[in-house]
Amino acid sequence: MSAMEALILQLHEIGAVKFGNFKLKSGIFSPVYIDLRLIVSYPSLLTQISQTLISSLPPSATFDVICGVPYTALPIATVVSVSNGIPMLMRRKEIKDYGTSKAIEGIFEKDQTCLIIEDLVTSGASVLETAAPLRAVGLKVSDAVVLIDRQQGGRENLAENGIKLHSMIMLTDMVRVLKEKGKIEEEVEVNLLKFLEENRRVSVPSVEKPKPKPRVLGFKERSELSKNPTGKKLFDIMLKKETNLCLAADVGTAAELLEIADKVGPEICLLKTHVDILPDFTPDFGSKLRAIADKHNFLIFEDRKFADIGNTVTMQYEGGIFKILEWADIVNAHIISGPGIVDGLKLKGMPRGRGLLLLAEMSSAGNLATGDYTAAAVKIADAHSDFVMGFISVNPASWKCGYVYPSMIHATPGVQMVKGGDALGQQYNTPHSVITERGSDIIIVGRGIIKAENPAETAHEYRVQGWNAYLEKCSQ
Ligand code: S5P
Repeated sequence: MSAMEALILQLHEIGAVKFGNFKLKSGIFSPVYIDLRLIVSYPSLLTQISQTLISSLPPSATFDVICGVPYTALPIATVVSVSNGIPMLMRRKEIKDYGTSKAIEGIFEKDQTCLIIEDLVTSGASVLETAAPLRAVGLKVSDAVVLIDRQQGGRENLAENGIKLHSMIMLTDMVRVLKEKGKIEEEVEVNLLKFLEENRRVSVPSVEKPKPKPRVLGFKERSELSKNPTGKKLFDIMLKKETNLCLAADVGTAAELLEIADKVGPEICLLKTHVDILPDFTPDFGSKLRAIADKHNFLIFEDRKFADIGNTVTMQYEGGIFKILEWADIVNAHIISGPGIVDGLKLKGMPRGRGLLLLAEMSSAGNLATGDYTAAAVKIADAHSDFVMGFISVNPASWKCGYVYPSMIHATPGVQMVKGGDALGQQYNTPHSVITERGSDIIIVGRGIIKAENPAETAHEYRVQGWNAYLEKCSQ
């Protein structure tokens, strides 16, 4: 019997792998339940796992330090460290607001490589959550090793973020061995394979290879090229604060919005509002948000998505109860009604030095802003480059003229740590792929941050990923 088979049998024997019908956190029912927290009660098994983990790595996976994903993989990483004499780091899940406030504990040097150790990978999100603060302190993360791979998209999601996943045991191998050894019935195996087939994350579509492009200009050079004062300002803020993160502050009330703006303010270059969703909006909302924006040096983008004829949008921009023109540095518009909409908005916005983003593409499934429509948006922007500062776009690297306009800023919604979507058509890409492969400049993140347990800490992780991706793009 191979060491791997022996390990699988032991995990089954101690009840770390159970078969039946289990409701998962996500609400779906799974025929398998894996709980590796139990292994701390079996020291010899823990030692065996830790030794096999390291010996299963290919020689290409070199590293100086290791870090376990909290919490279940911490004891595994500790035993790996102790039995192989490899120094370990620890990632804090909660950052203290006293003492040294470090996210990473332990001693390391910048540019050292850290191997991430995980017990179980499904989507890969927890590995990414650990990789972000490691990368933020200057460590390189290129490999992760996992005891069990549930084969539900983790490998692909991690690869998209520059991390190669090495799995000791694939779920399908585990089931095959248990079936061969007579531990489970054929029906259980069939059930599980069917479940995996149905719950395999939509396979990551092959990303269109970006065409050879001219040298990537940095934000400094692009700021000099920008013809719009707000566009210039945004480039400068991004450079100064080292962030290309825009928070989509789609919270329930104006009070919550102001609170999150103040908390997340240090991490962002831009805050995006939907002012018409705030039930407690009052006329002083704009000045209050403005004060927070000035305090933390970010710009305000009201995601009004104007779509009417020029004359109507002048009134919608300036008037009504929201008086958007008063407080929003940036607004956006569809081009469905033709270039007159830009003329209308420009009439009001230009004298105030405001900027406009045109919706050249959208992130939602089945949207119609593609092909000729996108090209028309680019043409209109070009004709009004004193007022149009950029685009809402999703894959500008695929546009034929995408890199002709370095003065234009691309801001991309539909961003989360892992690829996926919501139940209403939203489609998500990762910060790394949005900035490097898709050629955008700014990641717009809503629920990925506002629904997180700690929005400020999560915003920091998005900021680091987004900015590192920008630096990577510039260095290519
Ligand atoms: O195509 C688009 C354009 C925009 S501006 N798709 C989008 O999702 N948005 C906005 O980005 C959307 O209105 C929301 O405020 C944000 C995405 O939020 P998330 O929670 O899905 O990250």
